[in-house]
Amino acid sequence: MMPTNTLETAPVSRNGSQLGLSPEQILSAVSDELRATEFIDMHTHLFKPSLGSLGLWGIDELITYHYLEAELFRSNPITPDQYWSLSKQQQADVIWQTLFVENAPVSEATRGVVAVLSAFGLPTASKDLTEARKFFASQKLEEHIENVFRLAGISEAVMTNDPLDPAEAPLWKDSAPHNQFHGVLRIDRILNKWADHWQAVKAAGYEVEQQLSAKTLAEVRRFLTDWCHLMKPVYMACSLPDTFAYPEESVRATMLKEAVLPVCRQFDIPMSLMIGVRYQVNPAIKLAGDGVGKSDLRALENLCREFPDNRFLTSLLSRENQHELCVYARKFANLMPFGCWWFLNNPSIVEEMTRERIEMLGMSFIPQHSDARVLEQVIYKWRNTRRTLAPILAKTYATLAEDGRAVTREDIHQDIQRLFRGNFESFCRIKT
Ligand code: HDL
Ligand code: ZN
Repeated sequence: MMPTNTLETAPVSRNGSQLGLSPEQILSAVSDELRATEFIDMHTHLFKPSLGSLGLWGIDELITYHYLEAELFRSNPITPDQYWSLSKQQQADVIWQTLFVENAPVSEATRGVVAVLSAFGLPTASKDLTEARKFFASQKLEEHIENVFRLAGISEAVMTNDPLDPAEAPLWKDSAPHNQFHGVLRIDRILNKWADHWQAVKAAGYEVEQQLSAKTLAEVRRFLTDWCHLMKPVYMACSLPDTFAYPEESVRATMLKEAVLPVCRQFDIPMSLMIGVRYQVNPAIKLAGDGVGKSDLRALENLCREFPDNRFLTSLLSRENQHELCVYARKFANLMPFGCWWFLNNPSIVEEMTRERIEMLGMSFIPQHSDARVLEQVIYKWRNTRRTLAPILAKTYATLAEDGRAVTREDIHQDIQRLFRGNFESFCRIKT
């Protein structure tokens, strides 16, 4: 006979005590723990200060974020060519006027700018950007970064660093480390566009040819090894098309197998596969022009099975691939699902993805990354994550308690630490 109220006869919790939180106490405990925990933002396009002007920040960069540029063209007759001919400030002015003055900023990306302005106590419904520009212009970058990370509730951000970007590569030789920024070796140009970039690797002093001979593969390994010594990346990463396949007769598959994954093993770091992009479906709108496609995850299955000594951080761009990713993560412990990437980073989808991940993986995944391109975006992206996840986590624990296991504050604390710090640190073998 089942006891009537399972909480009164609640069995012991993790540490053997009889304690158990009520549903109301669970929600406030979850909210408190989310607020009190500093997260690791494990995928961004931010840069440490010593990488100079590569780092974007301030109101004009926030408003000309490519998500907002895409939305501008839907609400203003301006053509892309006319828009690209404007200065950065003129671009920001037309976006502000269109998406924030003439229309209520209700989309995820426009509301994010409102949240950032509000976090700094700036007016959020001004007719123009004069006051906001004055505020951001008065900020000193290092201090501003501290302030922004505090407001966002993150302790550190993981960068995206391209060793073949002519604007970034030369800066690494003398760039000072910064304890709140971790490097990532981003190798899209090697894996996806070798034909266009092998000469740059050659010019950097590596005896490579376009043809992937044994010598060329050895030199690519040396190139990656040298960059790992210089950058000390926490993982290697690549964005991949929806058509990504493995195995296949291709430069990318050979490069992965013979160069990239062996160096990941040598440095004991994961490979991050971000799969599902349909690049430049509308080239006229530049960075905003990429789309999404459902991928065949047998490529991921084959990689996880063929390379058990490699670890794969994986984020998929198509909502239709998310359930399969959870199933594969149950099959392969060297597969770590992360984030609600790009077009998925909207509460309606984040909720669905996070619930199915908890149901199928417990707390053994990484719920979110910001993907921030502009420094202050971390404020709204992480505010949204805490707001969206609090009720999901609370419901998870309330259901557990209902089914007969008392839930304690310590349970909640440990799980949130694991979700937003521990899973990433252990998967990347980061010593804390
Ligand atoms: O390739 C990536 O890392 C993506 O996140 C792209 O940068 C994309 O343009 C983006 O900004 N997503 O949020
Ligand atoms: Zn990204």
